[in-house]
Amino acid sequence: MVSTILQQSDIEHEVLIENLQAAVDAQTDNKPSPKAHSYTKYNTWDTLQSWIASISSSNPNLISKQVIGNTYEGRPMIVLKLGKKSSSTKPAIFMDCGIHAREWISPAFCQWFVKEALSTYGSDSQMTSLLDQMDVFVLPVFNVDGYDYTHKSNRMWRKTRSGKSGSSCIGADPNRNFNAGWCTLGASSNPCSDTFCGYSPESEIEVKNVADFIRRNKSIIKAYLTIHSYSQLLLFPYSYTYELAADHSELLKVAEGASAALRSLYGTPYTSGPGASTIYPAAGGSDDWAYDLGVKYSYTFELRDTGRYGFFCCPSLRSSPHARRPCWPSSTSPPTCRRTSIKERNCQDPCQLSSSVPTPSPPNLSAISS
Ligand code: 0X9
Ligand code: ZN
Repeated sequence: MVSTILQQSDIEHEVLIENLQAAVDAQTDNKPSPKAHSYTKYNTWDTLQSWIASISSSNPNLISKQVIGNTYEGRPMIVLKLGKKSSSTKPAIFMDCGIHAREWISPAFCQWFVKEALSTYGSDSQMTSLLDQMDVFVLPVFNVDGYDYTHKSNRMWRKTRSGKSGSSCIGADPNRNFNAGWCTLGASSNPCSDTFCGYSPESEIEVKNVADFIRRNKSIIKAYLTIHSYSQLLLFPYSYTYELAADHSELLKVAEGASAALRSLYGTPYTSGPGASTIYPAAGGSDDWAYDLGVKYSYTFELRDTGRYGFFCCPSLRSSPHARRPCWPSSTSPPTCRRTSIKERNCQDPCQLSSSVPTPSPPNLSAISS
């Protein structure tokens, strides 16, 4: 119908997803409650809460959980601590998923990471030494109220769900609400906007809970990782200014090593660089805030894909068939897009992009654990 109208009006177009509803339905467990947890489907918050409880009680030697506060609507924000128990204080990595409600692949990534960590500890030498030397704090869902809302009411919701008397618009963008150049650039002071920066820095209780936790553990947290989607980017400070971070060269080197490692598996290309020049300038983000607090290795991952399915990525969570071959015959080639705002995309022919796959060397933990 839409396609016919576009054709009749001579407007160039391309159908990327033939049946969006079918793609959406395939991503969740449609069976009646209780819904089973799955690493290859997008789980609801209720299912995730049971998963958090069972995974932490079944592996007491490697994992523990703590509530770092409640959300605006009263749901618990649960942080999992992964690592071999030790009598001395260990350096740590903090990683959060699901700051933005509709980026469902992000909480799925955190769950996958927890599973991988627990199941490969003791057999994989890199995971074993990581968890022997460091602790990893994982917040599987940051914006729990928003995530729940995307499952129950509006799949494209991005913000928190806080309200204020006098405004009919709900929520602020948690990644514009941190105290880092707050609301100066790439953020909106309009409460109805998807990039609303909030009424003041840390006005969102979820942001304050995370910021308080990181401040409390500042002396041990050496790296901050925040997982978003989509665009296949590995970003680092700054996004609130075009000025380069004091540690720019080192941040870039580590990011390029990580991108190469990532690419070596299925050929999935990730681009790395400072947020402002690589995606778009946007103030109030958690990565810039953590960096300015003193957490040097501060990174934002923008996971798959590059725009074909976008927030509805990925038809199969287990693998990425299109990521294995960087270049297709042009008729079936998925677009590779560079984003200039949270909504705009500039798509390129992926066959124009370089497809050389450098072999990475394993990460050197001593650089960040000291
Ligand atoms: O706009 C964002 O918050 C992130 N992109 S997303 O599409 N997931 O919304 C990019 C965040 C980059 N870092 C900062 N702006 N600080
Ligand atoms: Zn995001």
